[in-house]
Amino acid sequence: MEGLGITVTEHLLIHQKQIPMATGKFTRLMGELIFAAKIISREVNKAGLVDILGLTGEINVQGEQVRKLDEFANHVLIHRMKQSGQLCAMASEENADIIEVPDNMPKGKYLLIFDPLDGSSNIDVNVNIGTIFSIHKKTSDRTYVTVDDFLRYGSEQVAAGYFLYGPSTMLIFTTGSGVDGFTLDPSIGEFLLSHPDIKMPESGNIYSINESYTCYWDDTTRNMVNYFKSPDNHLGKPYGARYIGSLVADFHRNLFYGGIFMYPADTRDPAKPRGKLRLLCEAAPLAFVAEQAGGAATDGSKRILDIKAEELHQRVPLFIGSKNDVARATNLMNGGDGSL
Ligand code: P6P
Repeated sequence: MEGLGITVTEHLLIHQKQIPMATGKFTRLMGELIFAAKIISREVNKAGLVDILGLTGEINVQGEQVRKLDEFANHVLIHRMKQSGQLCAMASEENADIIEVPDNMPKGKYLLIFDPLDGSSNIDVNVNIGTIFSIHKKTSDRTYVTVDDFLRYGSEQVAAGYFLYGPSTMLIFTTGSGVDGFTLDPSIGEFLLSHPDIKMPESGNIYSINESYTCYWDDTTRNMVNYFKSPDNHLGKPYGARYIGSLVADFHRNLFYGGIFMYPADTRDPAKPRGKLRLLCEAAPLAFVAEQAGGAATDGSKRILDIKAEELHQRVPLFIGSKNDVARATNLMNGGDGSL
């Protein structure tokens, strides 16, 4: 029947021949991931009504307070994805070590990396949060999995994307052939194709950064941010400032409106300037989506997808969004004047 829309599973099957890894196995993996996200979405959407808000009293491997919904989302993803039969191991932003699929469960050739509930500091105040995921194929010929199987280039990802839990629940993902967006119709419990072939505007007029950290940046970073705030920039007027404090939400806005999200290095320790955001479960998957939508992502110098992870929870500075805005920021971060 016309007008019913295409479900994400139908979309994967329709494009199966165009997506090398969209074999039945990959579609099955995505199906389990989508099922887990539907469960998380249901809890997020009723969080205010049940005792699932607030803190658990625990501190995660990132040194951050763990919220009940964080823990719930992490548990759902680990439990469901173990049963997918398509994974050999997982890595979660919430867990210090990799999570292997036990020998008594069916295994596959894929590796899943995820941030179960990004933006969790916003959970209790009903601000958009999301699940970010990255899928790799195990390439080592070892019969077992080690953390080294996860220490890969972002360019090796076979798929990546995110679920955004907001006024509606959306799934945005790529398998290397462009980016498509799906919106959950809760009345039928299906993600329907709502935004086919998303293209990020080449330039925007929004900059997204937490300026409370200006004192922790070096002069180059401060000068770069001032460029976007200056009436003398290429726009001839300051960029608009938007900062939700939830990476998935800030990224998603720029994906459609254009603009740049920046989380520069904190240079308080000049010997070890560091970003906050995680390479494997935040920067690399979003960089894959950004580039597939015509955008870009660097660490201030290097293309994110060209960075090989040296440790599981490696952090990187992140400049991501419209191609021309990322180019300008990266140019300025390397002594340029912001010209393309
Ligand atoms: P800050 C949320 O905790 C998060 O990991 C991202 O979602 C968000 O972009 C960032 O941290 C916000 O960090 O230091 O500005 O509060």
